[in-house]
Amino acid sequence: MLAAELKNMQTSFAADGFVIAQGFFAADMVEEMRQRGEQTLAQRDRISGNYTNVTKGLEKVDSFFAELLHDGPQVALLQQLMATKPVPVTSSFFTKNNTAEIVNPHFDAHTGGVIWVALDDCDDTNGCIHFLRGSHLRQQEFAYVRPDRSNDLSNHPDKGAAVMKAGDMLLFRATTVHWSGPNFDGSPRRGFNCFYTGETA
Ligand SMILES: O=C(O)CCC(=O)C(=O)O
Repeated sequence: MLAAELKNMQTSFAADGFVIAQGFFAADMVEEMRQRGEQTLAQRDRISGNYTNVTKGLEKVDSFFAELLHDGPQVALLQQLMATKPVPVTSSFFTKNNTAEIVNPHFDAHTGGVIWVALDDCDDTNGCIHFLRGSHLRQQEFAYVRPDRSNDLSNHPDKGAAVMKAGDMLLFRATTVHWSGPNFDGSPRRGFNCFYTGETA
């Protein structure tokens, strides 16, 4: 990655609390993540509060995901954005097959960072992720958001939609408020996520 490109990403990440690295993973790697992710669905409970479309702990059932969580190329980039070493916690597979599978506005943790790889193209029609720009800098204001409560932030002026192509990767602070809406057209909308702790600089 060019130094100027990294600098732009660092600037966006610092201001918005998220940034997209376009085309970060090649098509063959994306296909492997899809196939292995689908295989884990049968082997893991779908957990995470009320959500039926989140499968956590992929690294426990497939060493491919363990290696990716710990040593994938995303770790170095996330470290450069977070300005601290990401400490791996878990990896998850997100599906979204229908209009009921929404994810309410929430933040993931009080410290750390997250990567989310688009395994399919996603936009508003199939339920892409949305962020509140800069919410990582206004934690008290958004302390009320909870994954098990609906809060409609769709008209918030700081809303940003993470429209992505398969292979693009989102990187965000665990404190940045995000959510995803319904899958209106029923097209596949799968994502692979890794969560890292680590003190903020
Ligand atoms: O995939 C989604 O719809 C939500 C993802 C999410 O909340 C996360 O990665 O923390």
